[in-house]
Amino acid sequence: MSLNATKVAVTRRLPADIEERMGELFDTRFNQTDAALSRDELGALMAAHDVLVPTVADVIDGELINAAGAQLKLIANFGNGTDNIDVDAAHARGITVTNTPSVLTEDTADMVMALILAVPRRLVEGDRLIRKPGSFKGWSPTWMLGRRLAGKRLGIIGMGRIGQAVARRARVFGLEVVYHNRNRLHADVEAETGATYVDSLDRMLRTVDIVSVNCPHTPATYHLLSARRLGLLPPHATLINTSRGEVIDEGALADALSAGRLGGAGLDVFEREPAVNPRLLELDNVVLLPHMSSATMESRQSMGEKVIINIKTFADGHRPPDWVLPSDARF
Ligand code: 8YV
Repeated sequence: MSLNATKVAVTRRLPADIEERMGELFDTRFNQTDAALSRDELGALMAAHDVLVPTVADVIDGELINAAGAQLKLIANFGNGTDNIDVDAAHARGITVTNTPSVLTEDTADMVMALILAVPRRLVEGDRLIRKPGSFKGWSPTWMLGRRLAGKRLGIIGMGRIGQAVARRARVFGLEVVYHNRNRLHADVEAETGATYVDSLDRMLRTVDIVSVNCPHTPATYHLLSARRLGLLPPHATLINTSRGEVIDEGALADALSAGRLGGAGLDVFEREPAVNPRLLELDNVVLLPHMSSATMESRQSMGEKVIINIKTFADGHRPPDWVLPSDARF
Protein backbone atom coordinates (compact mmCIF):
# COMPACT_ATOMS: atom_id res chain seq x y z
CA MET A 1 0.00 0.00 0.00
CA SER A 2 1.53 3.35 -0.88
CA LEU A 3 0.98 5.90 1.86
CA ASN A 4 -0.94 8.63 0.10
CA ALA A 5 -3.06 6.10 -1.76
CA THR A 6 -4.15 4.56 1.56
CA LYS A 7 -7.85 5.21 1.91
CA VAL A 8 -8.64 6.15 5.50
CA ALA A 9 -12.09 6.89 6.96
CA VAL A 10 -12.35 8.80 10.26
CA THR A 11 -15.71 8.56 12.04
CA ARG A 12 -15.53 11.78 14.14
CA ARG A 13 -13.81 15.17 14.12
CA LEU A 14 -10.23 15.01 15.44
CA PRO A 15 -7.97 17.92 16.51
CA ALA A 16 -7.44 20.24 13.52
CA ASP A 17 -3.72 19.63 13.04
CA ILE A 18 -4.22 15.86 13.30
CA GLU A 19 -6.82 16.03 10.54
CA GLU A 20 -4.49 18.26 8.51
CA ARG A 21 -1.58 15.81 8.84
CA MET A 22 -3.80 12.83 8.04
CA GLY A 23 -5.03 14.68 4.97
CA GLU A 24 -1.42 15.20 3.84
CA LEU A 25 -0.34 11.63 4.47
CA PHE A 26 -3.32 9.57 3.37
CA ASP A 27 -6.38 9.72 1.14
CA THR A 28 -8.56 10.57 4.13
CA ARG A 29 -12.34 10.97 4.39
CA PHE A 30 -13.34 13.04 7.44
CA ASN A 31 -16.68 13.46 9.16
CA GLN A 32 -17.11 17.25 8.92
CA THR A 33 -20.39 17.22 10.88
CA ASP A 34 -18.98 15.23 13.84
CA ALA A 35 -22.39 13.52 14.14
CA ALA A 36 -22.22 9.88 15.27
CA LEU A 37 -22.49 7.61 12.23
CA SER A 38 -25.26 5.05 11.85
CA ARG A 39 -24.52 1.36 11.48
CA ASP A 40 -25.23 1.61 7.76
CA GLU A 41 -22.87 4.56 7.39
CA LEU A 42 -20.13 2.65 9.23
CA GLY A 43 -20.76 -0.36 6.98
CA ALA A 44 -20.46 1.86 3.88
CA LEU A 45 -17.11 3.23 5.10
CA MET A 46 -15.86 -0.29 5.82
CA ALA A 47 -16.84 -1.35 2.29
CA ALA A 48 -14.76 1.34 0.64
CA HIS A 49 -11.69 2.13 2.78
CA ASP A 50 -8.42 0.39 3.70
CA VAL A 51 -8.36 1.82 7.20
CA LEU A 52 -11.17 2.76 9.59
CA VAL A 53 -10.51 5.16 12.50
CA PRO A 54 -13.44 4.69 14.91
CA THR A 55 -13.95 5.92 18.48
CA VAL A 56 -15.50 4.40 21.59
CA ALA A 57 -18.94 5.51 20.36
CA ASP A 58 -18.77 3.35 17.19
CA VAL A 59 -19.75 -0.28 17.72
CA ILE A 60 -17.74 -2.34 15.23
CA ASP A 61 -19.14 -5.80 15.87
CA GLY A 62 -18.53 -9.14 14.16
CA GLU A 63 -21.39 -8.64 11.72
CA LEU A 64 -20.01 -5.33 10.44
CA ILE A 65 -16.50 -6.78 10.28
CA ASN A 66 -17.64 -9.82 8.31
CA ALA A 67 -19.53 -7.58 5.88
CA ALA A 68 -16.49 -5.29 5.35
CA GLY A 69 -14.80 -5.15 1.98
CA ALA A 70 -11.70 -7.26 1.42
CA GLN A 71 -9.63 -4.04 1.19
CA LEU A 72 -10.22 -3.17 4.88
CA LYS A 73 -6.98 -4.15 6.57
CA LEU A 74 -6.67 -1.93 9.65
CA ILE A 75 -9.00 -0.61 12.34
CA ALA A 76 -6.97 2.11 14.07
CA ASN A 77 -9.11 2.94 17.10
CA PHE A 78 -8.93 6.51 18.41
CA GLY A 79 -9.08 5.34 22.03
CA ASN A 80 -7.44 3.05 24.52
CA GLY A 81 -10.30 0.65 25.25
CA THR A 82 -11.20 -1.61 22.33
CA ASP A 83 -14.41 -3.11 23.72
CA ASN A 84 -16.28 -1.25 20.95
CA ILE A 85 -14.57 -3.55 18.43
CA ASP A 86 -14.86 -7.32 18.02
CA VAL A 87 -11.08 -7.79 17.95
CA ASP A 88 -11.32 -11.57 17.54
CA ALA A 89 -13.64 -11.27 14.52
CA ALA A 90 -11.26 -8.70 13.00
CA HIS A 91 -8.29 -10.98 13.58
CA ALA A 92 -10.13 -13.93 12.01
CA ARG A 93 -10.72 -11.76 8.91
CA GLY A 94 -7.04 -10.74 8.80
CA ILE A 95 -7.82 -7.18 9.92
CA THR A 96 -5.31 -5.61 12.32
CA VAL A 97 -6.64 -3.58 15.26
CA THR A 98 -4.64 -0.84 17.03
CA ASN A 99 -5.43 1.49 19.93
CA THR A 100 -3.90 4.52 21.69
CA PRO A 101 -2.52 3.36 25.06
CA SER A 102 -0.37 5.31 27.58
CA VAL A 103 -1.12 8.84 26.38
CA LEU A 104 -4.32 9.22 28.43
CA THR A 105 -3.09 7.54 31.62
CA GLU A 106 -2.25 10.65 33.64
CA ASP A 107 -5.37 12.59 32.62
CA THR A 108 -7.63 9.68 33.52
CA ALA A 109 -5.88 9.20 36.87
CA ASP A 110 -6.30 12.94 37.57
CA MET A 111 -10.03 12.58 36.98
CA VAL A 112 -10.21 9.57 39.30
CA MET A 113 -8.66 11.76 42.02
CA ALA A 114 -11.04 14.61 41.17
CA LEU A 115 -13.98 12.25 41.74
CA ILE A 116 -12.40 10.74 44.87
CA LEU A 117 -12.31 14.29 46.25
CA ALA A 118 -15.61 15.45 44.80
CA VAL A 119 -17.89 12.75 46.22
CA PRO A 120 -16.87 12.54 49.91
CA ARG A 121 -16.25 16.32 50.12
CA ARG A 122 -19.57 17.10 48.38
CA LEU A 123 -18.03 19.50 45.84
CA VAL A 124 -20.71 19.37 43.17
CA GLU A 125 -23.52 19.38 45.72
CA GLY A 126 -22.01 22.53 47.26
CA ASP A 127 -21.76 24.23 43.87
CA ARG A 128 -25.37 23.28 43.03
CA LEU A 129 -26.53 24.60 46.35
CA ILE A 130 -24.82 27.98 46.10
CA ARG A 131 -26.39 28.59 42.70
CA LYS A 132 -29.89 28.17 44.22
CA PRO A 133 -30.78 31.63 45.52
CA GLY A 134 -31.17 31.76 49.30
CA SER A 135 -29.80 28.25 49.94
CA PHE A 136 -26.51 29.36 51.51
CA LYS A 137 -27.53 31.11 54.68
CA GLY A 138 -24.00 31.31 56.11
CA TRP A 139 -21.50 29.06 57.83
CA SER A 140 -22.35 26.80 60.72
CA PRO A 141 -20.37 24.01 62.43
CA THR A 142 -22.53 21.24 61.04
CA TRP A 143 -22.85 22.69 57.54
CA MET A 144 -22.03 20.43 54.53
CA LEU A 145 -20.04 17.85 56.45
CA GLY A 146 -18.27 15.35 54.28
CA ARG A 147 -15.72 12.62 54.91
CA ARG A 148 -11.94 13.00 55.30
CA LEU A 149 -9.71 11.22 52.79
CA ALA A 150 -6.50 10.82 54.81
CA GLY A 151 -6.29 7.51 56.61
CA LYS A 152 -9.00 5.85 54.51
CA ARG A 153 -8.49 2.79 52.37
CA LEU A 154 -8.75 2.91 48.57
CA GLY A 155 -9.26 -0.34 46.65
CA ILE A 156 -8.23 -0.28 42.99
CA ILE A 157 -9.78 -2.85 40.67
CA GLY A 158 -7.41 -3.29 37.73
CA MET A 159 -3.82 -2.29 38.30
CA GLY A 160 -2.65 -1.48 34.78
CA ARG A 161 -1.14 1.85 33.80
CA ILE A 162 -4.13 3.91 34.98
CA GLY A 163 -4.60 1.97 38.24
CA GLN A 164 -0.93 2.48 39.07
CA ALA A 165 -1.12 6.22 38.28
CA VAL A 166 -4.14 6.47 40.62
CA ALA A 167 -2.22 4.65 43.38
CA ARG A 168 0.71 7.11 43.16
CA ARG A 169 -1.64 10.07 43.49
CA ALA A 170 -3.75 8.50 46.25
CA ARG A 171 -0.73 7.96 48.50
CA VAL A 172 -0.01 11.69 48.44
CA PHE A 173 -3.51 12.28 49.82
CA GLY A 174 -2.79 9.92 52.72
CA LEU A 175 -4.89 7.04 51.44
CA GLU A 176 -3.89 3.46 52.10
CA VAL A 177 -3.95 1.71 48.73
CA VAL A 178 -4.89 -1.92 48.11
CA TYR A 179 -5.53 -3.45 44.70
CA HIS A 180 -7.00 -6.46 42.98
CA ASN A 181 -5.78 -7.53 39.57
CA ARG A 182 -5.74 -10.70 37.47
CA ASN A 183 -2.04 -10.98 38.21
CA ARG A 184 -0.08 -9.67 41.15
CA LEU A 185 2.36 -6.89 40.17
CA HIS A 186 6.12 -7.23 40.49
CA ALA A 187 7.34 -6.39 44.00
CA ASP A 188 9.23 -3.33 42.67
CA VAL A 189 6.02 -1.87 41.22
CA GLU A 190 4.16 -2.60 44.45
CA ALA A 191 6.89 -0.81 46.38
CA GLU A 192 6.95 2.16 44.03
CA THR A 193 3.16 2.61 43.98
CA GLY A 194 2.77 1.73 47.65
CA ALA A 195 -0.10 -0.61 46.84
CA THR A 196 -0.85 -3.91 48.57
CA TYR A 197 -2.26 -6.85 46.62
CA VAL A 198 -5.48 -8.54 47.73
CA ASP A 199 -6.02 -11.83 45.90
CA SER A 200 -9.77 -11.94 46.54
CA LEU A 201 -11.92 -9.14 45.09
CA ASP A 202 -14.74 -10.00 47.51
CA ARG A 203 -12.41 -9.69 50.48
CA MET A 204 -11.03 -6.39 49.23
CA LEU A 205 -14.52 -4.92 48.73
CA ARG A 206 -15.50 -5.68 52.34
CA THR A 207 -12.66 -3.54 53.70
CA VAL A 208 -12.46 -0.42 51.51
CA ASP A 209 -13.77 3.11 52.04
CA ILE A 210 -13.37 4.01 48.36
CA VAL A 211 -13.19 1.73 45.34
CA SER A 212 -11.99 2.77 41.89
CA VAL A 213 -12.74 0.71 38.77
CA ASN A 214 -9.73 0.80 36.44
CA CYS A 215 -9.98 -2.51 34.61
CA PRO A 216 -11.03 -2.82 30.96
CA HIS A 217 -14.46 -4.08 29.95
CA THR A 218 -14.11 -7.65 28.68
CA PRO A 219 -16.47 -10.66 28.86
CA ALA A 220 -14.73 -11.51 32.17
CA THR A 221 -15.35 -8.07 33.74
CA TYR A 222 -18.94 -7.52 32.52
CA HIS A 223 -20.97 -6.75 35.71
CA LEU A 224 -17.93 -7.59 37.82
CA LEU A 225 -19.54 -5.30 40.36
CA SER A 226 -22.83 -7.19 40.50
CA ALA A 227 -25.60 -6.62 43.05
CA ARG A 228 -23.95 -9.26 45.26
CA ARG A 229 -20.51 -7.63 45.13
CA LEU A 230 -21.90 -4.10 45.61
CA GLY A 231 -23.55 -5.53 48.72
CA LEU A 232 -20.11 -6.41 50.13
CA LEU A 233 -19.02 -2.75 50.23
CA PRO A 234 -19.42 -0.99 53.59
CA PRO A 235 -22.50 1.29 53.56
CA HIS A 236 -20.36 4.44 53.77
CA ALA A 237 -18.16 3.44 50.75
CA THR A 238 -17.71 5.58 47.65
CA LEU A 239 -17.54 3.95 44.21
CA ILE A 240 -15.62 5.61 41.35
CA ASN A 241 -15.83 4.43 37.73
CA THR A 242 -13.82 5.99 34.89
CA SER A 243 -13.37 2.72 32.98
CA ARG A 244 -16.49 1.37 31.29
CA GLY A 245 -20.07 1.40 32.51
CA GLU A 246 -20.58 -2.29 31.73
CA VAL A 247 -18.22 -3.31 34.55
CA ILE A 248 -20.92 -2.27 37.06
CA ASP A 249 -24.54 -3.43 37.19
CA GLU A 250 -25.90 0.14 36.97
CA GLY A 251 -29.42 -0.84 38.05
CA ALA A 252 -28.07 -2.57 41.16
CA LEU A 253 -25.87 0.46 41.85
CA ALA A 254 -28.88 2.79 41.64
CA ASP A 255 -30.76 0.44 44.03
CA ALA A 256 -27.88 0.46 46.54
CA LEU A 257 -27.45 4.25 46.42
CA SER A 258 -31.19 4.98 46.64
CA ALA A 259 -31.57 2.63 49.60
CA GLY A 260 -28.60 4.21 51.43
CA ARG A 261 -26.62 0.97 51.21
CA LEU A 262 -23.72 2.86 49.61
CA GLY A 263 -22.17 6.20 50.55
CA GLY A 264 -21.84 7.72 47.08
CA ALA A 265 -20.55 7.33 43.57
CA GLY A 266 -18.50 9.24 41.01
CA LEU A 267 -19.25 8.03 37.49
CA ASP A 268 -17.70 9.14 34.21
CA VAL A 269 -19.02 6.16 32.23
CA PHE A 270 -22.40 4.42 32.01
CA GLU A 271 -23.70 1.01 31.13
CA ARG A 272 -25.94 2.24 28.29
CA GLU A 273 -23.97 5.33 27.35
CA PRO A 274 -24.98 8.03 26.52
CA ALA A 275 -28.13 7.05 28.49
CA VAL A 276 -27.84 7.39 32.27
CA ASN A 277 -30.05 5.53 34.73
CA PRO A 278 -32.61 8.28 35.65
CA ARG A 279 -32.58 7.23 39.31
CA LEU A 280 -28.92 8.33 39.54
CA LEU A 281 -29.91 11.86 38.49
CA GLU A 282 -32.03 12.23 41.63
CA LEU A 283 -29.20 11.57 44.07
CA ASP A 284 -27.07 14.30 45.68
CA ASN A 285 -24.31 11.87 46.70
CA VAL A 286 -23.55 11.00 43.08
CA VAL A 287 -21.28 12.99 40.74
CA LEU A 288 -21.95 12.29 37.07
CA LEU A 289 -19.60 13.23 34.22
CA PRO A 290 -20.09 12.78 30.45
CA HIS A 291 -17.17 10.39 29.67
CA MET A 292 -14.55 13.13 29.92
CA SER A 293 -11.72 11.59 31.95
CA SER A 294 -9.25 11.68 29.07
CA ALA A 295 -10.67 14.84 27.52
CA THR A 296 -7.66 17.16 27.53
CA MET A 297 -6.25 18.92 24.47
CA GLU A 298 -2.94 17.22 25.17
CA SER A 299 -4.31 13.68 25.29
CA ARG A 300 -6.48 14.11 22.18
CA GLN A 301 -3.44 15.43 20.33
CA SER A 302 -1.27 12.48 21.43
CA MET A 303 -4.06 10.00 20.65
CA GLY A 304 -4.23 11.45 17.14
CA GLU A 305 -0.47 11.16 16.74
CA LYS A 306 -0.64 7.54 17.82
CA VAL A 307 -3.36 6.84 15.26
CA ILE A 308 -1.18 8.41 12.53
CA ILE A 309 1.89 6.41 13.59
CA ASN A 310 -0.12 3.18 13.67
CA ILE A 311 -1.55 3.75 10.19
CA LYS A 312 1.75 4.92 8.73
CA THR A 313 3.72 1.99 10.16
CA PHE A 314 1.09 -0.48 8.97
CA ALA A 315 0.89 1.03 5.48
CA ASP A 316 4.69 0.88 5.31
CA GLY A 317 4.46 -2.88 5.83
CA HIS A 318 5.51 -3.06 9.49
CA ARG A 319 3.76 -4.21 12.64
CA PRO A 320 2.13 -1.10 14.17
CA PRO A 321 3.34 -0.22 17.68
CA ASP A 322 -0.10 -0.41 19.33
CA TRP A 323 -1.29 -3.68 17.85
CA VAL A 324 -4.14 -5.19 19.91
CA LEU A 325 -3.80 -8.95 20.22
CA PRO A 326 -6.84 -11.23 19.87
CA SER A 327 -8.15 -12.57 23.20
CA ASP A 328 -6.59 -16.03 22.88
CA ALA A 329 -3.13 -14.47 22.44
CA ARG A 330 -3.38 -12.09 25.47
CA PHE A 331 -1.69 -12.95 28.72
C1 8YV B 1 -11.60 8.10 25.03
C2 8YV B 1 -11.66 6.07 26.57
O1 8YV B 1 -11.93 9.42 25.07
O2 8YV B 1 -9.69 5.73 25.32
C3 8YV B 1 -10.58 5.23 25.97
O3 8YV B 1 -10.64 4.01 26.17
O4 8YV B 1 -12.45 5.60 27.27
C4 8YV B 1 -11.85 7.53 26.37
O5 8YV B 1 -11.26 8.19 27.43
C5 8YV B 1 -12.40 7.41 23.98
O6 8YV B 1 -12.19 6.04 23.97
C6 8YV B 1 -12.13 7.94 22.60
O7 8YV B 1 -12.56 7.01 21.63
